[in-house]
Amino acid sequence: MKTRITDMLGIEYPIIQGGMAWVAEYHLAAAVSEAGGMGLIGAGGAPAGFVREQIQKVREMTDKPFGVNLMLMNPEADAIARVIVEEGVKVVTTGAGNPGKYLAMWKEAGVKVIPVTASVAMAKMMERAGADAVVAEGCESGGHIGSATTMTLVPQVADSVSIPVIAAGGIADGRGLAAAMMLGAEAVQMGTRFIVARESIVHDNYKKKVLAAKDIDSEVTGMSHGHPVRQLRNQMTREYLKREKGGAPFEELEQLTLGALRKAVVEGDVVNGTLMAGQIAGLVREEQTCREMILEMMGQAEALLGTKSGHM
Ligand code: TUI
Repeated sequence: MKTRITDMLGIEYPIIQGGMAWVAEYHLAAAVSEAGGMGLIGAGGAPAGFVREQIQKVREMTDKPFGVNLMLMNPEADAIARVIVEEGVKVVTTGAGNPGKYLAMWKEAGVKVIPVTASVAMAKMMERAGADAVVAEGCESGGHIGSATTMTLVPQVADSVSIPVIAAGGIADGRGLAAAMMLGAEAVQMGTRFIVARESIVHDNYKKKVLAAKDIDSEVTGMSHGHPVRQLRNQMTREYLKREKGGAPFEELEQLTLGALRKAVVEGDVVNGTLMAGQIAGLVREEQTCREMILEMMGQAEALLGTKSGHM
């Protein structure tokens, strides 16, 4: 299934791993890239030195292309943007903001720049600024989200830009991949299913929560202060939503979630931790290797799209 994205990134399959904070570290990124997809190191809120080490560790595990996701609210975003250039990373995706100020530096270094966007306006702005592709991420996604669904956002973005579009949000099998292609995407970005990959270092308690999740088991916190974050319902979301409904100030809510993602991913605290996951968690039923996940998805999608002969 060749597309402009597989050509641009030099990957075998049009499947890109989400840049999940804490989750997208070097074991997962290397495994996805080795399996023919595009693995990513998620900078999340990590310091620049840590990101540099992660990049070097992926390189020790694979010769295949990989990228870095820069979460733009990271206080060290400027330094990480430079690390990406210094380490010769070929692909960067960005999230939770406008990467405009880094574009010239990255383009000059030959880095392919793929901003994650949640609206047509943002996608168009990124194309004008020189982005090589955009991710159109629907609100089915886990983590920080916009308001449009994948079903509505992807075709509208695809009609609004000439650069290739990568669909994200609610995609976890070959049906989702095939559907995304029908909506005008040339690849998908997948996060939630990769949380439970054999190679993922996410704590077993967290993986079990994703595997057990049903279709309606996620909640969106932070809507009232403009930072909506999708995560699986637990003690933390109940407490957060109770306080949010009661009009608690932003600072208090921020304090409540400080370090909570790390608590869930690293310590396995599924009670007070933040279990970021998308609405498609209900479809994710088994721990598999990244290769098994990717090959299974490709088989399903190719059967649906009739692309076995390789023209697309
Ligand atoms: O960035 C994400 N998902 C994320 S980031 C993240 S980090 C974190 N958040 C809370 C607690 C702990 C850690 C978790 N999940 N997805 C990509 C994405 N980007 N979704 C929406 C956006 C977005 C939003 C606004 C992109 C651009 C934008 O524009 C702002 C502007 O400046 O115009």
